[in-house]
Amino acid sequence: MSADRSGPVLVLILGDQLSPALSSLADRHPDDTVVLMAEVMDEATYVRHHKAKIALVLSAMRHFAAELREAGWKVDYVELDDPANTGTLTGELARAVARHGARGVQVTEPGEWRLRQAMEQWRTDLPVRLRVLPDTRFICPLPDFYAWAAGRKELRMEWFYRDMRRKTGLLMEGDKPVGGRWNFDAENRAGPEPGATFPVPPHFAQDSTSSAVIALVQQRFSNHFGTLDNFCWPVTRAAAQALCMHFINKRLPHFGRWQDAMVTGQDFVFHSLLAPAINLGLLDPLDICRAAEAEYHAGRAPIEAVEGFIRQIIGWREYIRGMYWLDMPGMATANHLDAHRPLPDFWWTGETKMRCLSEAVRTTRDNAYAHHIQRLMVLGNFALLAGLKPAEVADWFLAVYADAYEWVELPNVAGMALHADGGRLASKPYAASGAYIDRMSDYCGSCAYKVQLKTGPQACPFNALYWHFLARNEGKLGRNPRLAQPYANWRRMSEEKRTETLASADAFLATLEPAEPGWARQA
Ligand code: FAD
Ligand code: DLZ
Ligand code: SF4
Repeated sequence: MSADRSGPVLVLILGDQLSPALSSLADRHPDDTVVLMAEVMDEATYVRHHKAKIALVLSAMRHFAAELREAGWKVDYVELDDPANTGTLTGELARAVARHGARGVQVTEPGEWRLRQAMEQWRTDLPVRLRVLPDTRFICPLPDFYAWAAGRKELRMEWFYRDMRRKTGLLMEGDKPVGGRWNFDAENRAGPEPGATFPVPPHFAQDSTSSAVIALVQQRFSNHFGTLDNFCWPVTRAAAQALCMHFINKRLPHFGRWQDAMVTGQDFVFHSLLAPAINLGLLDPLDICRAAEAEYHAGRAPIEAVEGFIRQIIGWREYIRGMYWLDMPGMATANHLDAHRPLPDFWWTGETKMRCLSEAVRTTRDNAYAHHIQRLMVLGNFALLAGLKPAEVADWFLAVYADAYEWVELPNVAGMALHADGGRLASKPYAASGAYIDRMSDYCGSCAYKVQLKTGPQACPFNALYWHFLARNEGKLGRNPRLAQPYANWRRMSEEKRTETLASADAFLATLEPAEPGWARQA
């Protein structure tokens, strides 16, 4: 390693830090700075990401490097196939420090705990000083979140969200919420309507950079889950902006009402599809919210749509991120309900007679996307009721979605979907029987199971599993006031009916084939 340390400052930019306003660049000048970006096998395989996610990240990284160069920055970009590539961020950083005789390194804090730990090690191992800067792309700085959480018994999103509305001024009239209410969630629960039509998302033509990356991913990650046939994600800031405008003009007015609806073959309904671009740093969350707010004030989108959308971003997204850093590393191993069943094989193959689940896995495989209710109330609900092991479920969610990074995936899986955190995030588990899925989707009509039947081989498995879940967790959940009604119903059932229900659920659970190990995370 070179001992000359009079070189530039090296700014390491990670694959989901593709924003020109990044804190690690803010106090730097191009004359005295080298930006390092590195494609490394470790990041593509620590969980075996969906092919489309790898293609998205690598193509967006290459486009961002070009954007930075155009703006005058010197970018040292290491491609995956570079013969000298060590395959790790640690290795590439060490090589680059030596290559440039760097006098210091700086980086914006990462989105995952494992990398934050690696950075602490870099402090010791690198021959130069490392500065880790806060990620200012979030609206709520972490110290503010910790201060909000300190001393509270219950960390409910709704209270955090109201503070964020006051702080940003979004949808506020003085200190009062526009429309007289903070939350229009009750108006956001319409089921699908026969004959409804949905806007087609814009198609982004692949340039030579994306084509090269897609060929690389086909070749190097052919054994990863998912297909690249429908690759549809924006990889540049301009394309992300175009997708955002499509959402604002075509989808936002209907977003609220049909936020929870699921429709066969309609993979996107009225959702924004913006999470991959926001999480990569191609879009600024506050800008999007202000654009949505303007639609309300212009009379082009109703309050329930605009409030619902803004709540997802300044409420849920910021709250989830705060909870991740507040509760890590314990969140990764939390298993409050002692769930130990291995992930079933059909989570990868989609081969199940349960229509709702085969649809959710299909869109996941085809698009690296499923919308929120498919994630929460189909996949998550099934995992909760069947008692799937939280760590395996979390690995799956982290691997398969184009928008998945641990800071946002894990709290949603362990906290919101699986109640593995013992209720830190949600006051009751999001558990539901087949009736909920039937109300919110058109799936049950074409399912091999009958949603009206409660027990037996033809019955919708969610029905008996729901009671099985409540019965086996009665010790932990039986005194939860929000579950008083379902537990009262369970206790009112005849002994015979209860036995039949539990036997039906057990018979179904016995049919689940565990997935081969190694699909999400190599042993
Ligand atoms: P829309 O429905 O259009 O919502 C608008 C935006 O709000 C999203 O783009 C996103 O930025 C934000 N948002 C909405 N809900 C949440 C939430 N619960 N947490 C954080 N942000 C939210 N989101 C991810 O970004 N990455 C993940 O890995 C991820 N994993 C999830 C796992 C489970 C089990 C569940 C229940 C939810 C998960 N979510 C995750 C949250 C949410 O499902 C996705 O953000 C959303 O489906 C992305 O699609 P969209 O951009 O069309 O979102
Ligand atoms: C997801 C991902 C992938 C697939 N590849 C890379 C990469 O080659 N280089 C890189 O810097 N980042 C990559 N990423 C994004 C990182 O995994 C992400 O920055 C961390 O998970 C922190 O959120
Ligand atoms: Fe899903 Fe049950 Fe409906 Fe089938 S009947 S689609 S398993 S909820």
